[in-house]
Amino acid sequence: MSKTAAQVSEQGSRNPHVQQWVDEVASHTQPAEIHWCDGSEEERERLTKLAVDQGILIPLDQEKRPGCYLHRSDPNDVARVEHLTFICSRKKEDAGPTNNWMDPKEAYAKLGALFAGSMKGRTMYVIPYAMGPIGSPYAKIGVEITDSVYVVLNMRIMTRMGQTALDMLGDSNDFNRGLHSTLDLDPNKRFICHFPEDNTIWSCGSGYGGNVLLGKKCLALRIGSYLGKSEGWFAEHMLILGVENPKGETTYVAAAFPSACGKTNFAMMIPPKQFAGWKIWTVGDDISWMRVGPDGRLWAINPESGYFGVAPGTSKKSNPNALACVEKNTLFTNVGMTPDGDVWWEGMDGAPPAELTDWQGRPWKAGSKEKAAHPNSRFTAPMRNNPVLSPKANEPEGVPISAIIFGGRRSTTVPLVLESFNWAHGVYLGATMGSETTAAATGQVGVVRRDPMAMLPFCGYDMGDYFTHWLAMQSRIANPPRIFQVNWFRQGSGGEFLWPGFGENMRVLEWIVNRAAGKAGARETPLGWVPERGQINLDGIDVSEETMDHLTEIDREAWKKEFDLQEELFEKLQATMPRALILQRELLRSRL
Ligand code: OXD
Ligand code: MN
Repeated sequence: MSKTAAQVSEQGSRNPHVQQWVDEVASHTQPAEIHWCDGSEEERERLTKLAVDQGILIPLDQEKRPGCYLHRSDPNDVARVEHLTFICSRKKEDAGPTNNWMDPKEAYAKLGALFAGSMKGRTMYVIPYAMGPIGSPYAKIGVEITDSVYVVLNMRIMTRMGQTALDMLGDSNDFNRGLHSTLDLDPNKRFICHFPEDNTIWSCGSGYGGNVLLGKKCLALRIGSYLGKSEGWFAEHMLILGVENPKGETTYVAAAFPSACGKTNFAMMIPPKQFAGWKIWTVGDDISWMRVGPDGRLWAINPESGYFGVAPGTSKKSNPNALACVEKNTLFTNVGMTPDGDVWWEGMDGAPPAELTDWQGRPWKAGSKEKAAHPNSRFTAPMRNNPVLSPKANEPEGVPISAIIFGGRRSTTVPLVLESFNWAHGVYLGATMGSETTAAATGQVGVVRRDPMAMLPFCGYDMGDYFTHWLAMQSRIANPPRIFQVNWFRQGSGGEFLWPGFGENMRVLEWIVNRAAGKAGARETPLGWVPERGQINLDGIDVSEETMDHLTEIDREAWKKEFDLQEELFEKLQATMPRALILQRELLRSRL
């Protein structure tokens, strides 16, 4: 039920700062009514019905997929818009050369004009939400004001939302102010602006998840990374998983990969049958907030409570646990729909159905050249659906991290796995992370793009300062995690993948957790430690020791070229690139 003005002020009066801001926004955007989200089940049912009545959600077959709905977005609004994403720090140099910058005064004026009267005739939803487990001292509170019921229903899955978040906030003024209006979805009026110094986000002209679910990329990463630097912690684009061994001991690992490198699959991996008694537990699949605990270790929480995953390619082979996640209470965006009201996407198991409705609502036939699901079509699924959800996923203190992994897609040069010599070397491995574009995406195979720590689109301040922060944190972490680099994608001379990937990555993970526990040996190379022959369990897979030699080989000529390729990044960030990383590069080059 939407609230009258009197009810609004009564409820909002719990926190005068939230109330005052909501009043200001309402008088500027002029909504027909204001709805304060309480996060209840009754509210979900009511808003879902409203969204169905308005054609925003299409019910799927409720027997096959209870609580599941399909949303079709505007075809011009299907992805994050990095060129329209701005860091609006007061000083341009604080945004750094890898971000778009807009003067905050200009941004407030420009977007302010677009927001004026933008909610006339619409409902304004006020969504209080927590990023992080309820009661966690490391959680952050945000309030998102939006005119999209789709945003409300997605935020319900992705965050701990409603009255619980307001209760956590109490009377404090320390919350992120996020304002979103879809306007008329005109791409010319689309802007995603972050004001780190004001803990504020303004987003308009889009309805796409990454642009409008403001807790995720905007708060948890861009604003989060800025807060992390100011307050002495890390906000990272990393999955978090627990590896349980047959003795019941669990080791936690955080891992950063650029998109299309199998992050969600890795976070929910099922170990191969040779690993009886081993288990992988998902803490998070996308974002990790890490702090130094009283024991001097790095402790991580997943600020989210759901998965906003890419649907195409999700199958029994790549990720059976993700399929289980989307069986119920899931929102699908821009996937195909079968005649009997189920979902379909490219790369799903089995042959495509003869006929479908495609992501734009048009009839589609098997064999069509067009894709039935948009390549960036998504599922929004509650993490509680995950059969391997870590029992620690809601732990307020988080989990202690024993290893950090940086990964990319590289057909040559980068070995299957490499352990850094020390913290600074590990930071260097993350900072120089590169990933290859695929032929399907760009027409050019093997073009290496630098994506430092998979944070290039998500760091809310200067990237050189970000590396400095990583280096500076070392002195605060008495028991630091070990840092590794992995590459599942190395190819042989015939272009074949040398490593089987998917669940078999468990074999590499076993070596990593054993190294972190000081239990496995390694061979020193000029660039780091790699497993010796026999140290990766190859039982039951068709990978010979010779292939393993190739997979762990450091090709000196290729590495000389790699150091040259890194030059571009170092030049771009030269104003703030820490000396220690320049030194690392020189040191490693001279070791070759
Ligand atoms: C991404 C995502 O774009 O997680 O990285 O959605
Ligand atoms: Mn991501």
